[in-house]
Amino acid sequence: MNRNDYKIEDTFLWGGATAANQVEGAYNIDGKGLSTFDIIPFFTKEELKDRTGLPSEISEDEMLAVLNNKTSHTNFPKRRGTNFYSYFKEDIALFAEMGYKVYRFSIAWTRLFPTGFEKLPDKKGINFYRSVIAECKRYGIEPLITMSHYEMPWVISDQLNGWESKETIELFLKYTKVLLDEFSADVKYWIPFNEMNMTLISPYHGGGIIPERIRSNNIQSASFQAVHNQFVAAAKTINYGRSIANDLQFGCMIARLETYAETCKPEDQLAALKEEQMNVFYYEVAATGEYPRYLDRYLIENTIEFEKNEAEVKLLKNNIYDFLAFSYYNTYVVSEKKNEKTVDGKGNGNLIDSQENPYVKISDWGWPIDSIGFRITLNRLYDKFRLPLFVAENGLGAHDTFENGKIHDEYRIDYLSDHIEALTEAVKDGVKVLGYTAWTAIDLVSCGTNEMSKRYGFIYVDVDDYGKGTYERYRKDSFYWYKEVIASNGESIK
Ligand code: BGP
Repeated sequence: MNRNDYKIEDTFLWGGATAANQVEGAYNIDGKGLSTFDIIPFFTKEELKDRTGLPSEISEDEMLAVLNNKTSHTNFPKRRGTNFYSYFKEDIALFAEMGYKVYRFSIAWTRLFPTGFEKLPDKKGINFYRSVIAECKRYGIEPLITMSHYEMPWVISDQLNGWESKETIELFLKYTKVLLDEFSADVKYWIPFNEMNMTLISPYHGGGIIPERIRSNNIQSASFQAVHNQFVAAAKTINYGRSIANDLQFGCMIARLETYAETCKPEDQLAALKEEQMNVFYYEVAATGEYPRYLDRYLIENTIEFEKNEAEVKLLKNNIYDFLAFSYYNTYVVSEKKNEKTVDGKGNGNLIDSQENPYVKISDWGWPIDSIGFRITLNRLYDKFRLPLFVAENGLGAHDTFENGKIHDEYRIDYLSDHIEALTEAVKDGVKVLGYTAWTAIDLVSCGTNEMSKRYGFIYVDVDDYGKGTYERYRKDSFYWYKEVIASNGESIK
């Protein structure tokens, strides 16, 4: 038996990630249209007390109040982000100073097609992203582009109920063909959709679906229809990309929800198995082109119906992805007694309810901290699908203290070093990993809670939840630490 000492290759893509709707700001500048995230206001802790779901989920009435200027809310953090739109050259220079090999960012659909229905793209939008890509290439940083990181034109939501409608497929393809025509000479790595499973967890976030307006028999049918339409749109995009270039790599991305059973009780183990299946069926489609058989029972038992025709089934079969991307923050605990004593979940801005795990610490926002879970997930996903993996997000949201230009974020260094150590162990276990883009490259607005104060970046941005501050950038201690990690290709992490 020949021994292999697997290790992180010199080609490993170390970097960081951001999302347009959370970092760019300039929400209505240079012709950009309103995105589904521009209408979500900031809710104070007080206001959140009597709300359920993610703090960034709002009702149709609340949307209409915002759109008709009849809302009492005046604070929309995602309209400001951390103003990457103006600072992008300075920010990318800082990423280069850290030694980034790759920078994962998303393109705002509404900068190219403000409503989604325009015939031709907006030149200013194309030029902005051409400049961002040129800045990356200047420093030898590989761009990894997310074509839709949740944000989509509000008008598509309003007129078609987002991804519930099949018409949205062609609108997306019109957009992605422009991206590929304009940028595929310089951009090799593409992720069509950020965290596809978000569409089932939060239909508005992931699919632009306004629950009060669904055309399907129930919200799950509408969400499954949206996921299927997204798979079709991604397949058409991949098909087009491969017809114009032969070196493009497409990744299917999910929010990885690594789930433990609360006890060795068989019923708890079965509950964990079912959660696992609902988290990875997206990868089944990405890696095999088919929906798995276990989904059929779930659809029947939940009276879920969605349309998929023969041509679409064939399209999925003929457009397998090149890699599997995922975000990893923490692990979850499930038991058969599903709804009792959940300690984490949408109230903390997390994605699914979880029982307590007494063996791990938790973050400032109540998210478990479990680096061994990261090694487990890397093994489990690679063993099952045998496609190269890409860690598209991993990081710690925390309160940072700014004191005369310094930010001593040793807690973030601890989190990241433990997780990069786990990554190294997984690679030694034989797992093929293409790269790691920490969440986030630079402080930006939290997706789930709309807070600036939930900071993830290696770079501190002087702005608060209300947009007050200089927007000046400052290197945190973790900036210098990560620079060493990259320079040593993951060797010096402690
Ligand atoms: C993922 C999103 C990212 C990022 C991350 C952290 O779902 O892809 O956009 O926001 O979650 O979550 P949060 O920002 O809610 O702390």
